[in-house]
Amino acid sequence: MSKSVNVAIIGSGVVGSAFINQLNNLKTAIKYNVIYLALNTSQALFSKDYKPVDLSTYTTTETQQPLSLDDLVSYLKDSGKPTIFVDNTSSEAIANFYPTFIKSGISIATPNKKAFSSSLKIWNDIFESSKVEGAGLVYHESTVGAGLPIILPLKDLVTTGDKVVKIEGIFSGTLSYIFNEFSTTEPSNVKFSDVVKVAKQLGYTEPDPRDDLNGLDVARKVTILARISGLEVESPTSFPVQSLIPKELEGVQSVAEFMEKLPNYDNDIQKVKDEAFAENKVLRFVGQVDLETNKVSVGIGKYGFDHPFASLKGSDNVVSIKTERYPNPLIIQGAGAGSEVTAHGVLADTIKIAERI
Ligand code: NHO
Repeated sequence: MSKSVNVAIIGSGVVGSAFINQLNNLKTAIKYNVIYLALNTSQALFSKDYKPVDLSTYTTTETQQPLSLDDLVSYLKDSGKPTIFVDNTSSEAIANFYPTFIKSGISIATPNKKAFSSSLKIWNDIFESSKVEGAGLVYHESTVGAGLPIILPLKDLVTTGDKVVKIEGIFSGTLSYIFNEFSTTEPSNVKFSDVVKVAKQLGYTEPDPRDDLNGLDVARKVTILARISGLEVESPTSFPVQSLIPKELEGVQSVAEFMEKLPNYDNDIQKVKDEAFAENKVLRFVGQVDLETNKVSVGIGKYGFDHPFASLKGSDNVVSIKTERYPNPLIIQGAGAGSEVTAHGVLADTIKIAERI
């Protein structure tokens, strides 16, 4: 008889629905029984006898109230099979529950950055819990660079005794697009606010572009990479993060008013771009982890026209990892945002877990 595992999926938004679709079309030797599917905070599909949810009809199936997190842990623990909990939400409350799932032998695959980039305590709780005998596994490749292989290769290097020297990268798909369009190796008069406007129209930004421009998403990703590399970063606000939101617009209430006033500040960033161009450099929004100085930072950097970061396209991410074994840095580059690539990272993690439990 072929191996089978149980799966609980939380969230069916942008990433969640792509994940469900990819899982439904998966062809592997292992059988994945989805015994619990919470579409959102008020609709869930599950049954007392653990009958698998039909993923081809889930959108039209009658739902019930989701279980509380405590009840969900008991429900999954009693299922009698190795179980993977797939968190496709950005819920902090669920993230805070990871240690309980893990200690109960339930493994986790997730793109949710909250658990790994909030306080150091929750990070330590998660990885301490996973050392207990019978504990679940934790995979979170899509928390940095969507489906790009960054977390696992970095963990492999560190686990096998390599020492990270420096990590530098462009970790926001949105800010990658904005700077690739704004600051080019060819002369251009494009205005920063116009690029932000187009990025918003194309759906590349969060509904409120300030959630991209404040740098916090990048700070969360850099926090994760720093911690894996051995730096005990307290939180994503415990190191310098440059916000691209003009000070005067921080208190502005509506998105519409923010977008309307942003052009008033174009000259400031244009000046920085022109200065860089005069030195044959472009501007990029980067995150850095420097293990020689133990410093972490997020903000605008200047890169020569011949630097790999200068030739980045669209909303691609790029990361350069310099270690003792790789003095010429390892460069990983490709699509770093979007539902399909993010979901494939979560599904690949789910498969890795299924093979190991
Ligand atoms: P959505 O579309 O808001 O979906 C979340 C779903 O979870 C909703 O349906 C909500 O009802 C449900 N939910 C929330 N709390 C729940 C609860 N307690 N019980 C049950 N359901 C609950 O969010 P996304 O976009 O699908 O994102 C899901 C997770 O993936 C988030 O943690 C997000 O940070 C992460 N993620 C998303 C993306 C993306 O492309 N959308 C990326 C990476 C990680 O590659 C992406 C990226 O980094 C984009 C980034 N903006 C960039 O680089 O520019």
